[in-house]
Amino acid sequence: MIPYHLPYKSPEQMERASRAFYEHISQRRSIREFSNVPVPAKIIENLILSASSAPSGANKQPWMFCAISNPALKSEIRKAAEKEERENYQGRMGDEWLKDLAPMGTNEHKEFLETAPWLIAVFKKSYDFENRVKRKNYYVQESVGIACGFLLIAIYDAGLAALTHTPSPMQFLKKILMRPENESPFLLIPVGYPAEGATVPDIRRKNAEEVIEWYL
Ligand code: IYR
Repeated sequence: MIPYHLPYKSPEQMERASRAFYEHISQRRSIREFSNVPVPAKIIENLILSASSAPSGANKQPWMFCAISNPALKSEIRKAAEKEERENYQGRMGDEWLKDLAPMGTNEHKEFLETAPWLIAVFKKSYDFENRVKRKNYYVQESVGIACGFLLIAIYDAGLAALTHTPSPMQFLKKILMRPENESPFLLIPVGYPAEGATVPDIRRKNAEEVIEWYL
């Protein structure tokens, strides 16, 4: 064990800080229209390191972030994702799902997979290898989910746009990126500047009464 110091904030400072953070984070939106303006790899590395600072079961850090800017790979990923999405939109999703999605204006066309300068493919590792010995990971779903939350916040705070994309099924990512057997695709996140004139659906976020039950 080593000492850890969290800089002290008074309740007044905390109220200001938590309010300011809420005002900042609540402006984040999922973006589906990207500019093709390049973003330096160093920035992507910083974003991924922020994600990788997330807590994880037994500190196993059971994740791998594939940072893709290679245009041929991006095209291949787009083609494979659109093939799955076509089947989703043409029947696999069902009427209720399609109706719920209608306000988002999504469809099987995934141009952003080629336009965005970066795709971050996140993989979860249900187990690891240490010197070719299989080692357990714990709470993998929770850990990788939290790391992706950190990643989305880091991307937004850097001034970039992202989309939490889940083409389904996603096994094609493992094949195209030649990932080892212990890794499974978790999320595909295009990252870049938003396109000029990008729009977002006019959605409402639940208020405090709807999402908090107090037990005082
Ligand atoms: N994966 C599909 C469908 C989709 C599903 C949900 I739930 C969304 O919130 C958005 C999209 C797609 O990317 O179009």
